[in-house]
Amino acid sequence: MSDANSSNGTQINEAHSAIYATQTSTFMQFPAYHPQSASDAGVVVTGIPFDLACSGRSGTRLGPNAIRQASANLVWEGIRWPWEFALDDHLKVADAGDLAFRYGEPQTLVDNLETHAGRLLEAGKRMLSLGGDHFVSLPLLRAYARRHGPLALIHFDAHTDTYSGGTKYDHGTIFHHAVQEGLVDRDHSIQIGIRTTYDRQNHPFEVLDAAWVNDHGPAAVLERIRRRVGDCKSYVSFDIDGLDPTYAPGTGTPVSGGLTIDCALKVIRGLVGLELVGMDLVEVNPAYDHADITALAGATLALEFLYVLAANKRRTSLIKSAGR
Ligand SMILES: [Mn+2]
Repeated sequence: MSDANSSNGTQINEAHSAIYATQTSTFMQFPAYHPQSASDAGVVVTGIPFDLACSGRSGTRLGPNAIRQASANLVWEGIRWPWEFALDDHLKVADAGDLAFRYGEPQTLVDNLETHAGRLLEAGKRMLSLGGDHFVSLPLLRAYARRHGPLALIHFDAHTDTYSGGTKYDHGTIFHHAVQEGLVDRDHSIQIGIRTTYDRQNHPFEVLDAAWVNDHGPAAVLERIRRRVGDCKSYVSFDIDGLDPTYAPGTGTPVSGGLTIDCALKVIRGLVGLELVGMDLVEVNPAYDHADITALAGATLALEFLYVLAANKRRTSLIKSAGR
């Protein structure tokens, strides 16, 4: 028989295949993105398998594929609850796979990522980047700032990552450098979920610490984000350790007392209407994960962000058609 699927009598009926038996090579089974061919994708997913800048437990280089694999759980829902439309009715997404670099030479990651992101952004595309440790946000923000100017940062994390010491490739100093290099608009940036030490007398960003978030809830968080960001172009950087280790054990530097996944999803979902140019989701470390809890949280947050972009496009087209 010539048909490989049916040669052994086990032809797969797609309608009856188990969730985990589906193809998991790309995030959400989106089509693959090839830089050499034309693509109508408005958003490109990129995995950044880099963990040479982490101070704690390594392993986030395996994060992108863990997130992709966990996203297989989410594919079946054509119209994701609680949204009222299908994502691909409003947004085309493609997955560029994992960025290549010379693994012992971190500067090649910096160069390749700035080039890759720069090309996508120049082509008018948005990006969803899957880390990798948090260092990857710095080359990304350089590419974004070149295209958009300084961005309002909406940053979820247990740590401020604004430490001024550290090494050249360091996942705890990136937002110090981002301020120094003028990549972010400090007056319109906000950090959410912080619960480790920082210099409160001399800090560039507004902080909603984890205890405040847990006491006040997602609606109050969104009000503060909207007040801070206003109509600035904004960038979401989500370190999965912003979540409590209950919801995200698989990460390099977990800190007790964090956000619930429910709160984080409500806040991301509530960003509709903001001028969002991109997102990174970093620090998922499958080596310390259990039952894919962390990878699934990462995949779900990333997918919600795509729905927010789709909802923004949908709003724009509804407004246009209403005005006709
Ligand atoms: Mn962190």
